[in-house]
Amino acid sequence: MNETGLSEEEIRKILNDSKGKDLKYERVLSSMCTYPHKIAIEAHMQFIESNMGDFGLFRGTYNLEKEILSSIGDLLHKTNAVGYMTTGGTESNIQAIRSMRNLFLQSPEYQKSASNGQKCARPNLVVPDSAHFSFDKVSDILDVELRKASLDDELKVSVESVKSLIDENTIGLVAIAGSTEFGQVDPIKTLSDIALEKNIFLHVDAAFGGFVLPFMEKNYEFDFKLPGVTSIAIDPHKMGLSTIPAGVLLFRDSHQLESLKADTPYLTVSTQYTLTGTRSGAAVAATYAVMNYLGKAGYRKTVSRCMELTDYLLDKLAEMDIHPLIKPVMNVVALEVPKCDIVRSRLAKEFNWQVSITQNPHGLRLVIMPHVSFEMIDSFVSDLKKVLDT
Ligand code: 0PR
Repeated sequence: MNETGLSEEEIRKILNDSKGKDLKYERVLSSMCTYPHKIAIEAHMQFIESNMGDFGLFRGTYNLEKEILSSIGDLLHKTNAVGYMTTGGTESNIQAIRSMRNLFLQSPEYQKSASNGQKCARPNLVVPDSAHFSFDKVSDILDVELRKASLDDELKVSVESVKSLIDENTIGLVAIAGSTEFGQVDPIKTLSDIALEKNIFLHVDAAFGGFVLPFMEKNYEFDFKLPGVTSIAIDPHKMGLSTIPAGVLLFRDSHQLESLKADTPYLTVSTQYTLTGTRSGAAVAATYAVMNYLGKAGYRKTVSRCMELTDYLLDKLAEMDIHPLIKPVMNVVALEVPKCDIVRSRLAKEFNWQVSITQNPHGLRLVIMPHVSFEMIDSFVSDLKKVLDT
């Protein structure tokens, strides 16, 4: 920073140059984000200064947040679910598990052994091996042991493996509705039954799939309709077409949210349940705007187009004898491609395409977001062919 500032023109030039170096989504097949809807951008800009960390000052935005929570609760079959708008899936996952851990540590059994001076074992959490890396952060921050359950042939978590990892220090289970790498949905109904039987929590990470599954023709059971599901993470800034960093965390019961309470004596409101203090009101307004503008029919149309594009891509690839590792459930495709690391870097270097890689099993991963078009797929497939042929 200089003593005297630059001119507006100079700043704009620098920003335009920097923006020019950012990739356009038109070459991106690796991201779970996309261009936000125009109405979301407009609302975001209108509420740019709104801080939900001190929502007593921003009552209007706060009311919009309440309406979003009740609409998403309704979408996930529990209108009176409680929660708040987070800064994305990572915060939602941290807070969901923090609530489990806090309630576990307060439980009479744990307190009894602690007051007897016994050394209490470390609480543990059973997650699918396909869980997002935010759960590794959860484990580190909350000092909870992460037990990773193996996947079955369809890359869903194996129920037998989950069962074998549960013991008396298990605070809960995690299920994924739309895994980051494969877009797969775990057998959540069975996991819900297990959670009820064992009297433990079940968090569903629907950060990606939450704005996909409810709008598909096939009915997937993944939400609060299943009585064992105790919390859900769902991100409007991914398939919800809202702006970054719009995330939502919902709990089945208010005592779960209460376990996250912190006193905030000098703010306009006396308590806070969030992980972050300052929190974007702009993303709240954007989410309200896009959800109410599109309605369920609008999201159904978006999802149906993404699935049409996904099928189109798979047909074209089949002609080249390239096949997916699993039949895609949603708009995430993991392909069996030999030497996929090299293919990925050549696609980037020679054709400027961004794709990603799945770890286990190893594959070339594509996410067919709303910014993808039929022309984009044609052009990608033709470039992939060139890479594979030479
Ligand atoms: N849960 C699931 C199932 C996710 O897929 C993700 C992110 C998260 C939680 C964490 O969400 P936040 O990143 O909002 O905290 N999945 C993508 C990933 O890590 C996010 C992403 C988005 C990556 C855009 C790249 C990108 O360009 O792969």
